[in-house]
Amino acid sequence: LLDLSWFTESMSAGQPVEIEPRHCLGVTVHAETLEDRCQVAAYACQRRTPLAHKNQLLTEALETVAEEALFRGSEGRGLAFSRAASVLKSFPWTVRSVKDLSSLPGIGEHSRKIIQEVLEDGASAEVENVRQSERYQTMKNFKKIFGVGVKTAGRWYQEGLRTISDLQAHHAKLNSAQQVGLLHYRDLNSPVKRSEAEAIVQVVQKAVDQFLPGASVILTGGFRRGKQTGHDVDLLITHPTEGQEMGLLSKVVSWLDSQGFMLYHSTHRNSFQPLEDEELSVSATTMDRFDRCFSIFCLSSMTEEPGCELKGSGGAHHRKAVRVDLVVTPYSQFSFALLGWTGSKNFERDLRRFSKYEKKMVLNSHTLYHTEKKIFLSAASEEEIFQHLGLDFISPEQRNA
Ligand code: DCT
Ligand code: MG
Repeated sequence: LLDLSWFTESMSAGQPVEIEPRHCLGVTVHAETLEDRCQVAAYACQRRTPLAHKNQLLTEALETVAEEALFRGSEGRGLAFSRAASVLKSFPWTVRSVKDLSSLPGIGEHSRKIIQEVLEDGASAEVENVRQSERYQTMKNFKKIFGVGVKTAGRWYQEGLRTISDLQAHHAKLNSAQQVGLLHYRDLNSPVKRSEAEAIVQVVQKAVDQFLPGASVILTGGFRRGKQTGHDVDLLITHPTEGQEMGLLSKVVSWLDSQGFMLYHSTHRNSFQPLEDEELSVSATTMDRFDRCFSIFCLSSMTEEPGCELKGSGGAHHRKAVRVDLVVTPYSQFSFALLGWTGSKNFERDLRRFSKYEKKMVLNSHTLYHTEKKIFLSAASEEEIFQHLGLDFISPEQRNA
């Protein structure tokens, strides 16, 4: 019943807090009691996680060791650190002491140790070692190449390659996507601005309008969660008449290509079939089976803000390569696709875990399936999906877990 939003971060556990009449009839309570009432939920999809949070130094440290664990193929360890960071992002106060962690779920011994080091010494020796290590830095740089995953980056490292120049000298080791990635390495690693993402929405909408009037192009991913920059542009395309969207993607991509907007594209056909029950009960597959195009756009913009204007590659303006994912979804699956593509990755992972372990349901970007009742649950909005799962609705801006 208390509105805690006014709580300042200077409050520390155990201190009596004077609550002003406008908040709660002037009672004095202990912070510990309030923290108890403000227990942080176990799943990210039960928590509100804003973009700007109060524990940046700690989450950056944990995310560094999470990334390092993934580079070493230790997915479990990586997830554990990543979950601990995600919990801290939702915590409405700045953690000042490890005692503050007592009410937080999912923070293991190792994460706790790192947090303690950062709190006491301003930095964790373990994290700093990772940051300085040649292997970590090399893997991070290689992973930034479009089309390169942990396995490829690790193999190149084993082979003695260390720098982007090394790769340029061993061009034959790269597939066609990676070659384009290397060519546009600098652009693809400079943040995509919201104005650039919106310009791309407009040009894709123009392409879509020519082939299927009434179809919509929706900006999802980090931008929908309120981010001002991103590493790519995630777009969903749908049409209110189910079936009309079939075949649309190839026409749109061909047109964009012919106009000089595409530097690279790779399209995958929709092979979505409702799975057999047994499969559904064991795998909440995260693989989308929509018509999907991984692409690199050529954005030609007036360099001055505000706004930018797409000209195609023939324009005289400054050009920038931008990663764009185009996904076409049938209307009946749109809400699931929107929820799945909005992210964050931690939020999505926990939505799927929550569905499976707490609700005996399988959620993916196409459907929600009840494994005991053996029925698919339809939803015309994201709100309806949260309702099916018995979760409070969390707005996109609060899904930055
Ligand atoms: N996604 C997911 N699981 C993954 C990868 C992606 O659930 N393994 C979903 C969540 C976000 C969405 O797809 C788009 O992915 P990204 O573009 O990688 O994430 P983002 O949040 O948009 O990040 P950025 O702002 O850097 O593009
Ligand atoms: Mg994105």
